[in-house]
This record gives sequence, structure tokens and C-alpha cells, in this order.
Amino acid sequence: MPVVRHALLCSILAVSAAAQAGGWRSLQSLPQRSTIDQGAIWWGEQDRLQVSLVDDGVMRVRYAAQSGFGRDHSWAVLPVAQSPTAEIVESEGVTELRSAAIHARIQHAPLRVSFWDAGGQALDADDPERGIAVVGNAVRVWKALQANDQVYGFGQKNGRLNKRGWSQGGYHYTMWNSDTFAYDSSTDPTYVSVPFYLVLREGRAFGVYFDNTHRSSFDIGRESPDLLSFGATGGELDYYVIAGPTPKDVIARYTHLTGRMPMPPRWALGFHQSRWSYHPASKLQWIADTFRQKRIPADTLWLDIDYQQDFKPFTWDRLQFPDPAGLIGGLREQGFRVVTIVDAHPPLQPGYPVYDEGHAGGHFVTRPDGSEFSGPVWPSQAPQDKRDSVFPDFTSASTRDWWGGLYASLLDLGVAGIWNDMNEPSVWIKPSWTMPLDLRHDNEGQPTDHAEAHNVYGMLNTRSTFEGLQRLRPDTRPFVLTRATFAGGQRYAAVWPGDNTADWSALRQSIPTLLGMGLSGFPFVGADIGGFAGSPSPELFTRWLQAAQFSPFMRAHTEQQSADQEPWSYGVRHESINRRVIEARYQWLPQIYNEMEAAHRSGLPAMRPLFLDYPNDPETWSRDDSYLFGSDLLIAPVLVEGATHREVYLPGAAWYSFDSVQRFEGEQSHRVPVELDSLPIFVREGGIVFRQPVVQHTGEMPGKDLIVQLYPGAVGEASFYEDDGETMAFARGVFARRAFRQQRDADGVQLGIDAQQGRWRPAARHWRIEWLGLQGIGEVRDGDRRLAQVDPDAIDECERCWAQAGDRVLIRLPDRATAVNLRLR
Ligand code: MIG
Repeated sequence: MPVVRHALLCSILAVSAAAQAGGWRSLQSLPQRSTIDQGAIWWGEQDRLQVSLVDDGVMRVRYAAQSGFGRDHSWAVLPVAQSPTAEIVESEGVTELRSAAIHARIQHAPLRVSFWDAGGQALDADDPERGIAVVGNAVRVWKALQANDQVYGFGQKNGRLNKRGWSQGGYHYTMWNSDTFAYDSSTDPTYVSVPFYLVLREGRAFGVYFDNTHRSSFDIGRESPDLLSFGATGGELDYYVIAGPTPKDVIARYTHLTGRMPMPPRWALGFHQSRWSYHPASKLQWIADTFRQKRIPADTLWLDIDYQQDFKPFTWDRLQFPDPAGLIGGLREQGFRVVTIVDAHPPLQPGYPVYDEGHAGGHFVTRPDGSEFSGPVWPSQAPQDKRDSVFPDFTSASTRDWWGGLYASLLDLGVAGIWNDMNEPSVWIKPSWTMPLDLRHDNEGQPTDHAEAHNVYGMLNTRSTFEGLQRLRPDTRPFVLTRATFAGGQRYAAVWPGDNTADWSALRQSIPTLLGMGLSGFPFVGADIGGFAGSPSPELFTRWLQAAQFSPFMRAHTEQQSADQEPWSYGVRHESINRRVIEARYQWLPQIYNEMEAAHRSGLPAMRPLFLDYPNDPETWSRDDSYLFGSDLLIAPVLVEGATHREVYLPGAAWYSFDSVQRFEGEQSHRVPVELDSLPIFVREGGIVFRQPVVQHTGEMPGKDLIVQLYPGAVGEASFYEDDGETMAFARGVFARRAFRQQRDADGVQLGIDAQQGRWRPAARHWRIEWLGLQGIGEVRDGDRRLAQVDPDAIDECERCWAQAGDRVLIRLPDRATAVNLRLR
């Protein structure tokens, strides 16, 4: 609560604005001003403008045109400990708020707000002419866009990664969660709303988060090349300006504000196989058996809507699935988990317990007259009993608790994760394809209409699911996948960008879309491999699988009518290439898990655009056909049909091709020849990467060697994290983290491994340490102990030994928790 310290009653008159284009009335000045805790407030008869420091490096601007400020409530922003302090400096016509990382300057007449960082670099600034403006219930602000500003983020959006869109003349994006079957790269909006963007200005960054759930829009240099504007059709103009100076600092601060993804279970980072739908039970069992028989690794099989009786949530079609517990239990013995879809649209059917309970509890969204709303979705197409659906009101805490508890029946059958679909919400009413905007929502005690609740419906659906799973199984990490969500939804669910198409342009689009999600706080994302609508060619499926080898969420999925879309569905040649891609995913899993744990802690995406690590290199600013995975890997998937070459830009100093360990100079483009089975992967000079032998699923990992590969470079460092992969014990210190440091210089070659932090110990296993590009070694010492040299073929059988294999030095040692110092001469 802001504390009014003293009122400075100003005699400046509120100047009513000259009419502007579109009827917008620009804010001029307000007659009253006072300082408040960490900021200042201006007001007139109805208008209020408040600017305050809310977190380290984060200022908040709040403006309401009519009847003052409403309740201070956010679905996205977490409560922040009010630690930083702002110094308030008043001078003629200007108020300044100064803090360690960000300064605000508010000009009084007309009221315009601008920001600086601690180093004096200008950040976000109102356009001097237009600034904040209102028309009817709509609010908007126009910001100055500088010639060299690059703009990113906005969550799940189509188009290029860099939203400045030089060649296209800028972008205009709408935030309104929409079910957009078979969308293309010009479709907007789609399923997700994240009103957050990041501006990169000559290598330095700042961010803006617009905390408004109404339909909103962003214009990035399209209306005018030197303006960026955003606003909403209702609610307050309530936004946060987030200082850098690096883009990583902005994302760290943004995710401190809106939260970070929970630690995923390790199995969720394996390969997932889905389609609409695997049924009956024998079909799902056949899919499972085929993966194991063909030795194609996989962890998770998905049940789409047809497992249910008449598309009713929390039911099973007992003719097709007579014994779900037996089926799921048997699959578990084969190393599979099962995820089931649960759509939040129970049919209006008295006698169906979910309807009866929800009706009795007043849990469903109502019409303005208080009656229960119903509308057609899947249950209206049920094979037998066709009915309209009712919709849980997830804006009510008690409804979230109730719905979250219903997952008990699925967990009791052994279901491992939940897939929330259709939660834009998608309702088959033309032309809106959602609920009427005047429907009523509880809104945590301050009832509102669907126009305000629409964009958070999906996020609150997943909050109900996530919190329900947590309550039901407190020591198990929940796994939830969602189609719709909002800023902050990363706290509850992984996201996939819905119904893409089985064509090359959709594969190409998937990279910038997923990268944009990562920049917007959502690191756990992945698109339907092979495309959802239509059937991919064998080549497209293989290329898509390769492009997704480092996709945080890696799932093949397709629509009802398409051809078979399993890794073996495209002939023997593709089957063996596809197997190798999935095997490689599993070989890389220690590294992938490590980077996803870092994303959980830092908020920074593992799958990230080049500019995130190289913001000062202009060549990276618009690259969106390749990506970094963490800081040490650069992935350049082949995205073009019939390609024989792939152009790859490598930033920074130097990189090595992962497989041939060939050196490539940085700050250059390279033309790399490719075959059908090529996925160009580069490792940063000095990089240390963590891998394992091929496993068929994550359950086979315990006891497997940990392979540590050291790439050439004078120095290199890495941190490596592991835990049990499943429970919450890591949060109580049961994890293992250790630092690796390699050095290659005139004094010799060394690897130091610090004693582990944390109390988790892996099952007994060996380390296999591989020094790449290293020859002429005559002696290897582990501390004081000289290791025996063996033939490279014998390396996997020995207890502690080393071998020279071509230009690689291989070392095998039992894993231990204490510090290790290897010296090679
Ligand atoms: O109206 O559950 O995006 O992945 O297979 C279509 C059936 C409903 C849309 C999802 C898709 C899923 C399909 N669903």
C-alpha cells in the first residue's frame, strides 16, 4: 500500500486535450501531486497517474482515466519484497525517482514519463507528443522507438523473432487467446498472451510488461517507424519498465516479477509420442511395444480425447479402455509414462458427478442474469449423449481447488501428467469462437466479465491443475502441458503452440516462435513435431525431429485424419535416421536436464536466440533459423527441403563441430554441407558438455556412465546439476552440483572438478572424460595417482584408466563426490 507522505497541491490546471486521430485524448497535466512510498502520484477529478519503484531495477507506471484506481490485483505479478528505495527529487516542472538500477523522470506538463539506467543510458520513453491517451474505455501509450531499436518477445507470436520487422514495415500484434487451427506465419492472435517485450538498443536492453488481461494490442513501428504503442480495450494502463543492462538481466528481472518454471520431472524431457488419438487400449499398447521392439527410445505416450466416455472429463470409455490401471501399470513396467488430456468443458448433464458437484458448488461461469452458461464444445459431438458444456470459473480460488482435486482419479490410475487443451477457452459459437464477453467471473471476490477474464482463463485452468497435482502428490513434480496461457503461466505448465501445419514454412516458423516464448519467461516449450494439420513428407518429419532434438519439450503429435506419424512410419531409411535423432536426444539428456534446471533457477531459456549471449554483435540481432542451447551449444537445424548445404553464422570467438571436432572461426558465416541425417551442432571453444550412452527411456539412466566431453580451448568451465529427477527432495538439498574447469596451456592440461554441493548421490557409475583434439599425452594423474594406459577398446571395461584414441584422450574413473584434479602430460 502506498503511503502518502505529504501532498504537494499544485495549482497547475488539468489541460483538456486537443482531439487527436482516432478520438484519442492525450494526457496533458493533472492538478494534484504528492509523493508516496517509492514514488509519486498525480491526480485530477478522475484521472490518476502513479510511478513507483517496485523491485530492484523495476519501475511501475499505473494510469486510470475513470473513477481512480481499482483494486491492486494481478494474476501474473508475484508479491515482491519491497527492498529497494527510491530517492525522490523535485525540480521545476519535473519529478525524478532515482534508484540504484533505474531512474524515472516525469515531466509535469504535459505528463510524460521516461526512464534511464544507472549508467545514464536512456531506456523506455513516452512519445513527447502522444504519451498516454484514452478513448472510451480504451487506454494506450505511445513510446519513442529509436532507429536502431530491435524488439523481441510478446510470447507466442508468428513472424520473425525480431519484431522490429525492418523489411515488413513493422508488426502489429493482438493479445487475445484464440483457437487457431492450422494457423500460418501471418496468423495473429493465436493461443497465448504474454504482453511483455524486450528492446535491444545498441547491445543494451530494457523490458516492458503490460499487466492488463483485457484484449490488448502492440504496434511496433507499423503505424509509424519511430513509435511503439500498446494499450487495451479496458482496465488500467498498468505497466512495468525493467532495466537491463543485458537482455539476460531483463529476463531475470521479468521472471523475478512473474515467476519461473517449476523443476520438471526428468521423464518430461525425454521423447513424447502422441496423436489424436491412440485408441483403443490395444493400439496404445502396440505403439509402446513397437518403440521397444524397434529400440527407438521414448518416455511418454499420450491419450487424446477419445479415451473418455462421450468426451467427459475424468471418465474412461470402458469399452475401449476396460482396465486403465492395468494398461498404465503395464506400460510403466516397459518404462513408459502416460499423459491424459483433460479439457475444462464438462457436459451439462445432471447425474454426471462432475456436473452435479460443480453445479451445487456454483463453480461454473454464469450469464449476467446469474444462470449457468452452456455452449457447444467436444461433448456436443459425443458418440452417444451429445450435450453442451459448462465451464469452471477458474478465477475463483474455490473452483480452482475443486477442479484441481478431481485429478485424484487419474493419478490413482497411474497417470503421470495432464494435458490442458481448449482453454482459450475455445467455444464453438460463431463468430467469436469463445464465450460471450458479458459472462460473469468471480475474479477472486471482485466479479468481472469475460472480456477481462478471457486471457487468463487458460492460465488459471493450469494453475488449478498444477496446484491440484501438487496437493494430491506433494512429493512428486507435476507435469502439465497447456495450449492457452498468460504472462506468469510458466509457473504452472509447459506450452505447445497448438495446431501448426505439416509444411516447411511451419517448421521454419517454429524456431522464432519457440525462441520468442523463451524470451518471454516460458522456457519449457515445443511444437508438434511433423506438424499437426496434414501429413508431412518423410523428409519433413525427419528434419522436424532434428530441429526438435534440443526443443525443451519434444513431442510428435498429429490430427485425427492424418497418416501414421510415428518415427517408423516413413520407411526403413528414415526409421534409422529418426532412431538416431531420438537416441541423440537421450545421449544429450544430462546436458538438457542441466540447462533446464538452470532455466528453472534463473528464468533464462535454455533454447535461446544468439543475441541473448551476443547482444553486441549486430549479426545476431535478427538470426532466427538457429539457436543456442545454453551457452555452449549452437544448433543449426536444416529447415529447407532438399538442402545440400546449410549457412550457419557463428558468433563470438570460435566453435567446434560437435562430431568432427573441426574448428570454425566465430563472427563469420560458414557454409556447411548437409545430408539427410545431418543436424549441425557446434560446441563453443573450451566448452564442456555432459552426455550419456544411449538409453531407451530415462528409467535406464541410473548406473550409466556420465560422459564429459572437453572441447579444445585454453580454458573452459561448466556447472553440472543432477538429482533424482522426480521428487521434491532437490528443494531440501538432495541434489548434486559441481563445477568443472579445464585448462590447456604451456604448463600442461588439467581438469578440476570441485567437490559436489548437495546431498544427492547417483547410483554407482563411472565418469568417462573425453578430451577432444588432444594428442601426445604420455601420463595421466588423478591427484597423486598415475592412471594405467589401456587400449582404447578396453576403456569401457576398466575401473580407472586412460587411453589415446586418435586425437582424443579418454579417461575412465569411478564417480566420486570429492574434488578431482586430473593432470595430463
Ligand atoms: O478441437 O483433442 O490443439 O492437439 O489433438 C481440437 C483434440 C481439439 C486441439 C489440440 C490438438 C488435439 C485436439 N484438440
